[in-house]
Amino acid sequence: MFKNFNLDKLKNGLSKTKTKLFDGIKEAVSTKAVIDESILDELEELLITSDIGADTAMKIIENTRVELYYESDRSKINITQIIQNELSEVLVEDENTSSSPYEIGDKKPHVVLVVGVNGAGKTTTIGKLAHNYKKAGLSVLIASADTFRAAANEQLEIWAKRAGVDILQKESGADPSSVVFESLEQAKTQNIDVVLIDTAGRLHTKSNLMKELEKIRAVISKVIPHAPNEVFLVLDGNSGQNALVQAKEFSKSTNLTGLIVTKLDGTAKGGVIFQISAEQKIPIKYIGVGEGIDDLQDFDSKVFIEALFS
Ligand SMILES: Nc1nc2c(ncn2[C@@H]2O[C@H](COP(=O)(O)OP(=O)(O)O)[C@@H](O)[C@H]2O)c(=O)[nH]1
Ligand SMILES: [Mg+2]
Repeated sequence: MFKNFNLDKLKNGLSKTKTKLFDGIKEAVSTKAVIDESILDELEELLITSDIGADTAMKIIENTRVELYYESDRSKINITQIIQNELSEVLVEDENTSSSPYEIGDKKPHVVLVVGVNGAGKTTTIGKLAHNYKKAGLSVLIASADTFRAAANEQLEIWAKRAGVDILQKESGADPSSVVFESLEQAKTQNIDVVLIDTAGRLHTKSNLMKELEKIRAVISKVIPHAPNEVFLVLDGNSGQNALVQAKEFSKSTNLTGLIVTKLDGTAKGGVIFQISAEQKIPIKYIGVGEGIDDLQDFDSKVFIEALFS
């Protein structure tokens, strides 16, 4: 089974969040001999400013307070452990299945539609996904359906070369659905395993974008009845509360099957993963921890916690 994560890379990528959260907790706790209300306040603020989400932060502090109440010797209490346990609980529900995300079923091609706002990291993520699918022994075709921005083709072409996979593109301004249609036809003829579809993050208006995505989806299902197999929404890990708003918006018009949170290496607010998990029914499938081709990691809640707290 092909699982794609590397604990060291993950630890490295999450180091800013780890410094803020884990080191911050230890520091807050070490300033006083006993845990008092002022420390709890400090911890709550730390959790909230790590983008963990106000509800989760409040719940953690409340549970900590309860444990303190029952423990006569407060110096014995391991606050870091309590917080870690609480955070694990938030992620437990979206426990990944044991199968690798790079295993596809019998029906080919396996079609992956990637959506999200401009700059979220769609194109970069497609390059990384292409690389990973290829490493897993599968043939890949990238469909360049972001025909709205002139530079989009060029950027995607660089990624396709890097990953060593095929790409189908048309001139900018072409109908995105026609790119999708031709890509899927080509995939069928050439017996390609995986088709990754890159899309625009912004059109003239938001409703245009959502309509376009619906149209793309309809074309996919028409050409390949079992598809799309996955619809991934890419979210910038720095966008905090906004990421949740985007997830809601995109859910309305496309049936999302998974979330990909990028740029966790650039932020101390990686706690957003907990907030998204707590509020979304859609599982987080991958996280981006860098701009390199190997920097897309499978999201595994246990490994994520381990990387943050070890
Ligand atoms: N540090 C870092 N940068 C990323 C990551 N993913 C994407 N980026 C950068 O974010 C910017 C926008 O990415 P792009 O793929 O063009 O976004 P798109 O508009 O959604 O296609 C680029 O400069 C990427 O290199 C990541 O996981 N970590
Ligand atoms: Mg793009």
